[in-house]
Amino acid sequence: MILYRTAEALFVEHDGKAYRLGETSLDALIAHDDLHGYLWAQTAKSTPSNEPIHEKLLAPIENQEVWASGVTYYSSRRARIAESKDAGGGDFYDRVYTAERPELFFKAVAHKVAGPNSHVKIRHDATWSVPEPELTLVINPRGQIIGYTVGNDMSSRDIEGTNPLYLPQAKVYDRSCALGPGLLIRNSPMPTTTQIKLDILRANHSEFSGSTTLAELKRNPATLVEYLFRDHTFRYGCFLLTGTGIVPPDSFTLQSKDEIRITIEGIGTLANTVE
Ligand code: DO4
Ligand code: MG
Repeated sequence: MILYRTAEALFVEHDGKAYRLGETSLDALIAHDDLHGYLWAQTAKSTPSNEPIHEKLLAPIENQEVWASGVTYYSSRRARIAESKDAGGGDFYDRVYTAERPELFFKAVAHKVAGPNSHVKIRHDATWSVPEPELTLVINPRGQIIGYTVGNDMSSRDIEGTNPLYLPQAKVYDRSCALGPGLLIRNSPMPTTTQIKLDILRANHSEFSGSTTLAELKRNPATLVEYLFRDHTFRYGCFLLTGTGIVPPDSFTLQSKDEIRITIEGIGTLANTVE
């Protein structure tokens, strides 16, 4: 079951049919104590809507904070060490990859998040910008993973590589995070065979294409959440990006008008254009 948000209403899609949800909010749904059961009951008692919801989707977020994990795939560890070699920062990335405590960082407040089919941004003072396609956890206020979405952790690799202390500037700026297209609501973990795919199109031609699977994710999502919720409350729940396992070659940097398409099996495709 996938939850979608438009300007008019929330919808749940099941078996290819979309059902409009009555007066409710995403905040209330994420806090629900049995969201899957609730949505199931709603689809059973309502008639499907014929509104073209996929043409007008908004980011599936209301008051949640967005957090991210880093260096959770071997390919990310390798890329971080390479990009920071002149700054002597490589050792940090190597150590965090094997440490018990994961790297977690704040990514975005809700109103700065880009939704499906909208624009993401690259920093004007960056020379090396990439998208990071990441499985994103939907977590309720009690710290339970209730679903999944597609996340893009847009990053400025030159700024991050100059000094690890510049990480917030490399990662946190207007529209540096995209989420969507909807929230897959499921209580069980995503299969490790789940594929994550990144396609970058420039003037309608493929500029980069890469994929990975969740089998390459080194950290257990539940452990990432456990660390995030240590001495930390989230009244509305939160989102947690789980790190990238796809790194374009070092010669690649995003350009204005590039189209970024991130597909996660079972969830959908998040498409954004670079502003
Ligand atoms: O340590 C820097 C951030 C890494 C990151 O965002 C990732 O691995 O996805
Ligand atoms: Mg990332």
